[in-house]
Amino acid sequence: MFVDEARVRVKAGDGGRGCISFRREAHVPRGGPDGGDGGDGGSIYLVASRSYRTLSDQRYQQQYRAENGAHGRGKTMHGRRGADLIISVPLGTIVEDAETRELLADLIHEREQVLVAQGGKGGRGNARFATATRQAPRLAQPGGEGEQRLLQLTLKLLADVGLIGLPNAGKSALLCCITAAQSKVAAYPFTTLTPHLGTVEIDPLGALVVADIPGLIEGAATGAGLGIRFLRHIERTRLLVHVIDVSDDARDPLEALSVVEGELRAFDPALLQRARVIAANKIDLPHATRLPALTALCAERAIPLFPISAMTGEGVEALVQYAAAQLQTSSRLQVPGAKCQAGDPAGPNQKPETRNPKLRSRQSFHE
Ligand SMILES: Nc1nc2c(ncn2[C@@H]2O[C@H](COP(=O)(O)OP(=O)(O)OP(=O)(O)O)[C@@H](O)[C@H]2O)c(=O)[nH]1
Ligand SMILES: [Mg+2]
Repeated sequence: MFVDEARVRVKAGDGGRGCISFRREAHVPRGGPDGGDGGDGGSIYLVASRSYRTLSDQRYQQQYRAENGAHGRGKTMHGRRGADLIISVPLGTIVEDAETRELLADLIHEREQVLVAQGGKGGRGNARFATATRQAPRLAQPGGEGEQRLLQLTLKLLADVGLIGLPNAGKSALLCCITAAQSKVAAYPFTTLTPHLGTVEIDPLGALVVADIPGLIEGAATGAGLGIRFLRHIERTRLLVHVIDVSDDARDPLEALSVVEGELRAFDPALLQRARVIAANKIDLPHATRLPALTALCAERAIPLFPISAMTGEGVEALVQYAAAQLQTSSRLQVPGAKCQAGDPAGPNQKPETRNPKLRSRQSFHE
């Protein structure tokens, strides 16, 4: 199941109590204070991982707790540290504090991590309070409380190119034509219910990630069809490919263009400023009356247009080359204001990987 939103409560471990104890041993009169310190509570980290595609684990497990620190003991024995808890989330997860709406992180790189709940400090034992004038202190500190938070997790897929258009325009057919993805293609509207990603290998540039999202219809902004919430998955793309069915039996392509533009505007007007190209699809079918009108309008508005057939592959290569050339000149977009470097992914703080694997979420995949 594809889940792109989740709300989880995290509670870091409490620190262990410091101990009050005195050394008692034969032939050692008044052995002095020997109460050890409590261990620190475990902290909770979110770590971005390529192995996860959705937030479905966080939909089912909504409470996370890290281990408490152990209490200090006599003979100045220090309590054990509580194990940290690592929660793996997919790349592209935005982490916010659900109560204050503070943006905590935008995790877009593999192994990037953020500390979301700091474990409590262990309390000091009475051995620490001995001074020259107070040689038998009967006091120790309690452990500090672990931080707790309600987190709002939102997944915004990381893709270079976003495919948009009315239902049945051929978006999934185009994705399947240019990538090895297996997005369902069928002759009825709303075949695609969740976003799908595919990768196009382009020599020598590397790979382009393409996102296919469910079709948009009039009034999607007010909830018609599948709504516009999936548009968040193309927010980070640098190029939008608007797929329009130009076959003679289809809806007027000029109308198709304006309906989708209207819904983009309703979601976020900035999307209309994004680099855009029209893929006039289904040219293998009769299209004599529809294509010329759309071509003229696009020329007038200076929007590049590529006549293609996702079915036969005609014209698709030119579209892909154009997309690759466009993307060479722009860099990937990140949520403004995100400070996701809470842990250096390649730095020395690699502890999370090894900590308490039992509590790590299970692996999950795209639908
Ligand atoms: N003849 C022809 N048929 C096409 C072409 N591209 C797509 N189709 C057909 O159009 C229908 C819809 O294609 P999809 O790729 O499922 O359309 P979609 O835009 O993903 O639709 P939703 O997922 O419902 O939004 C399918 O029956 C495809 O076989 C094309 O280039 N030529
Ligand atoms: Mg589809």
